[in-house]
Order: sequence, then C-alpha cells, then structure tokens
Amino acid sequence: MAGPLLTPEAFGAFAISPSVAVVGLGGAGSEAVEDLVNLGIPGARAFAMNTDAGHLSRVRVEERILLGHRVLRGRGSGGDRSLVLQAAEESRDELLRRLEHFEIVFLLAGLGGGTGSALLPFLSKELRETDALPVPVVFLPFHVELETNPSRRGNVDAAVRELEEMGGLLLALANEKLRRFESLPIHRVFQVRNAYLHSLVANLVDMVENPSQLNVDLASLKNHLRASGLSAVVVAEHHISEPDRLIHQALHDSLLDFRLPDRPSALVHLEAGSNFTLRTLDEVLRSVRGRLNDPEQLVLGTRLRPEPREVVRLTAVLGGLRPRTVREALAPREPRGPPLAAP
Ligand SMILES: Nc1nc2c(ncn2[C@@H]2O[C@H](COP(=O)(O)OP(=O)(O)OP(=O)(O)O)[C@@H](O)[C@H]2O)c(=O)[nH]1
Ligand SMILES: [Mg+2]
Repeated sequence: MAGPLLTPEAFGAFAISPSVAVVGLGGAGSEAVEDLVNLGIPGARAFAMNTDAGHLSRVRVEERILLGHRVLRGRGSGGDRSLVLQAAEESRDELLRRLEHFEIVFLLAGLGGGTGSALLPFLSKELRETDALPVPVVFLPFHVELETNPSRRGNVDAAVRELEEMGGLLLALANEKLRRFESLPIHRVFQVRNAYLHSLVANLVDMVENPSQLNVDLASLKNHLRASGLSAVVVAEHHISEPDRLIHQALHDSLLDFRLPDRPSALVHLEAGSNFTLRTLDEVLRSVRGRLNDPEQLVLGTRLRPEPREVVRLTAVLGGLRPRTVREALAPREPRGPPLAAP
C-alpha cells in the first residue's frame, strides 16, 4: 500500500550525513585514532578498545572500552589471539550495540599483537551483518619484526587471511613503505603515516557525505564494493594544469600495500573549482583509463565548487585487487647476506 508523499519540508530528516565512527583496536590502533582525532574528522565519534587497561587509560580518545577484563584482568593478551576472541565473543552484544548505528565504521589496528589482530576481523565480520559499512585499516609490521618472531607472523597471517576472504574495503598500510622517511625520528614517521591515513579517511567520508553534481553517495559506494571484491582507496591533489598526473601521483604516493590486477574496477571522484572544464575532465579520465588498463567498470563522481581553484582532488576506490596482494608483502624473503657456514 502506497504511503503519503512527503512534503519538501520533510526531506531534511532523510538528508542527514552518514554517521561515522573511528575505532582503534589494541595499542597501535588506539594511538592512530588519537592522531586522527587531533587532525580532525568532522562529526566522527572516536573509540579505543583494548585488553590492556594501562594503555587504554593513557590514550586521549572519548570512548574507551576495556575488553575481556574477567579473562585477561586488564593486562593485555600477551599476543594470544584466541584469548582475545573469547573476550570478544563474551562482549559481542555490547560491542555491536555501541557500533551498529553508525553507517561507516573505520576499524584500525597494528597487526602482529593479539588484540588488534583478533578484534579487527571479528568486528569487521560482525558489522557486515548490520547496515554499517566496516572499513578495516591495518598497519603491517616492519619485516624485521616478522622475520624474528613466528607468533607475530602467525597473528598477521591469520588476520590478513580472514580480511581477504571477506572482501570489501581493506586499507593495508605497510610499515615497510615508511622506509622512505627513514631520516625522521620514529614517532614522526608514524605521524606521517597517520596523516596519510587521515587524508584517506577524510576524503572517503567527504566523498559520500557531501552532495555532488555527479553524485557518489554511500549507497553507490556500497554497490560498487559489493561488485568489486577486495578494494582500496587512493587519493591525490594536483595542480589543474597537469590533470593527467593525478592518478599517477595517487598510486605512487600511496602507503598502501597492494598490487593492481590487470583491469581493476574504479570509482573515481574529483573535486575541483568552477574553472574545471570538460576538456580537463577528459584528460583526467583518459589518464585513469590508461593507467588502470581500461577498467571494465569505471564510476565517476564530480563536485565543482562555486569558486575557481588551482588544485584538483582525486579520490579513487580501486577494486578487484587479487587476494594475494596484501599477503605478498609478508611472503618469506631471501635471507640477507651469505650463510655463516657452508651446509
Ligand atoms: N604506533 C604504535 N605501534 C605500536 C605500538 N606498540 C606496538 N606497535 C606495533 O603495532 C603492532 C601491533 O602491536 P600492538 O598494537 O601493541 O598489539 P595489540 O593489538 O595491542 O595486541 P597485544 O598487545 O598483543 O594484546 C606491532 O607491529 C608493534 O610493533 C604503539 O604503542 N604505537
Ligand atoms: Mg597491546
């Protein structure tokens, strides 16, 4: 039975922005959320969840949740994923109650320890059963941490395998890619990484939150993801005089770890000023098609500001990443240097 038509005055209630949560899981994830909050994600609610009460009491994040205090007594997991999973199962209803009314939930964890490596796939899976869009963000440890520690490696492998199997968005930031900043103090290197992550999170939220001329909203992003397997986001800003550089820059500057398949699907959103012409748009699209090898599926969104602008901003969701792409970063490598003694 058809309902009454809404008057235009009533549309406003349906046009509110999607609500966003940014959730840090374990030590590294919680600290990254702290940095994101400092950099500012307008309207987002921030959470830190940990099994380690000491760490949780130090992070400056508005909502803090101690997990599994009966089993683990607030002392951390000691790297044991199975204990964390028991704790998460026990608190499942409460965790979902806190998170399920958000429309986009960014879940951040450094992989290798027990807490983040267990909670991140667990919550991603649970949230996929709700209307929320979970966006897992993982920090892959430096190779040296894994080479010398098989249990960390096991935790990373298990988490990555579970996330890959789920498909959807996976933002895997590789610590190894931070070596290009190796002359900086370590805490600054993590800040650089978190600033890059902030640009991904802020652009993605902005893309779906604010109306455009050619619109990409949350529903179209979800549709795109459903059809695209494993996906990642890249971003770039470049001067309007070189529109063909945008996609190259987005891929080159990325701290994410993935290899593109032959023809990735792409959702491309451009934000520019009133001086952005159809010819410039053509140039951007031609370079995107060229660089991505003529994707079968290319969805375009644009938002033109009323004033002229010198820079164009590109946000691209690339899909169809092959499942092995993240794991390749973790594949055993040749040992460095000659063996000490001949066999
Ligand atoms: N940025 C940052 N990274 C960290 C910190 N501690 C550890 N890491 C790195 O992040 C990865 C995961 O470690 P944690 O976040 O401590 O692990 P967790 O999820 O809290 O798990 P457990 O402590 O084992 O319960 C490892 O590669 C660490 O080297 C930290 O305090 N800040
Ligand atoms: Mg910890």
